[in-house]
Amino acid sequence: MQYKKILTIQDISCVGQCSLTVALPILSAAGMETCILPSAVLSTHTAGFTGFTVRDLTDDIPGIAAHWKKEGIGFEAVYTGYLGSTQQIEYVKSIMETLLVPGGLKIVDPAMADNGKLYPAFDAEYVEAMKTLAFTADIILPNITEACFLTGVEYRESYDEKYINTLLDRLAESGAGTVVLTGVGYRDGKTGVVVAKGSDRSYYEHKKIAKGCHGTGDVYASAFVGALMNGMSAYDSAKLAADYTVRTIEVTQDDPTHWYGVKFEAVLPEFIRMLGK
Ligand code: PXL
Repeated sequence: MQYKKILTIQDISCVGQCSLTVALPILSAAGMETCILPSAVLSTHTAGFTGFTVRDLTDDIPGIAAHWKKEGIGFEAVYTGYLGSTQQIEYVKSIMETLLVPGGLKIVDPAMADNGKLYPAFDAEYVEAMKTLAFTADIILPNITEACFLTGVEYRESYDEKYINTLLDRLAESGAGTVVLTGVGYRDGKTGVVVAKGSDRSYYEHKKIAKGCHGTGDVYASAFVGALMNGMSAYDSAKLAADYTVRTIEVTQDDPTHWYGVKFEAVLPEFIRMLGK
C-alpha cells in the first residue's frame, strides 16, 4: 500500500494523554507518516488540572503552512482536534484548501465540549467558527454535546433514537458529510457510535464502562483516522476505534492515580493486530 502522509492539527498538552501526544503514536502505529501542526502548547490539558500554562501558536501557523507549500508538500488527509482560537480555524480551512492532495480528506473532530458543556477555553463565537470548519469537512466526529452545539438542538442526558435521528438530520441539513456520532447509548451498560451519511445510518453498540476517562475522544478519533487511512470503510473504522477505545479504558480503570487519561500505549499492539498488520 502507498505510504500515506497525513497532517494532524491539535494542541500539545505536555502531560495528560490527549491531543497530539495521543494522535501521533496512534497514527504512527497505524502506519501513517504523521506530520503535526501544534495549535498551542499547554503544560497539561484543561480538564481537571488547575494552573496550567498555555502558549498559543496561532501566529506561527501561516509561516509554517507557507513553507510547506513552497516545498511542494501535500497531505492525503488533514485531521484536526482541539484548536486554540477562531483565527486558527480560519488558518486550518486555508491549509485544507491548499495542502491536501487531490482527493485528500478533511477530517474534523470538533473537540470543544462534553457532558452538555463547552470546554473552559471556548465560547459561542468559537462554536460559530467551528460550524464553518465542520460543515466543509468530509468527515466529522462529534459527541452528542458537540453535535448539539453544532446544530442548536437542545442537549439531553436521556434520549431515544428519534432524538438522535433529529440531531443527524440537522447535521446533514447544515452540510455535514459523513458523521461519526460517538457516545450514543440506548440501554444500561451499553454505548455506541452511529455512522451517518445523509439518511443512510448504521449503529454499532458496544460495552459502556462505568468509568468515563479524559482523552478517550482523542484516542477514538485517532484510531478511526488510522483505520480509515488503511482503507477500511467508515463503519468498520468506527467499530475498530470503539473496540480499541474500550480496551484502553479497561486497562486504566483500576488505577485511581491515572485519572487524567487512558493507558492507550499498553494496548497499541492490540490496535495494530486489529488493523491486520
Ligand atoms: O481531549 C480534548 C482536549 C484536548 N486538548 C486540551 C484539552 C482537552 C479537553 O479538555 O483541555 C488542551
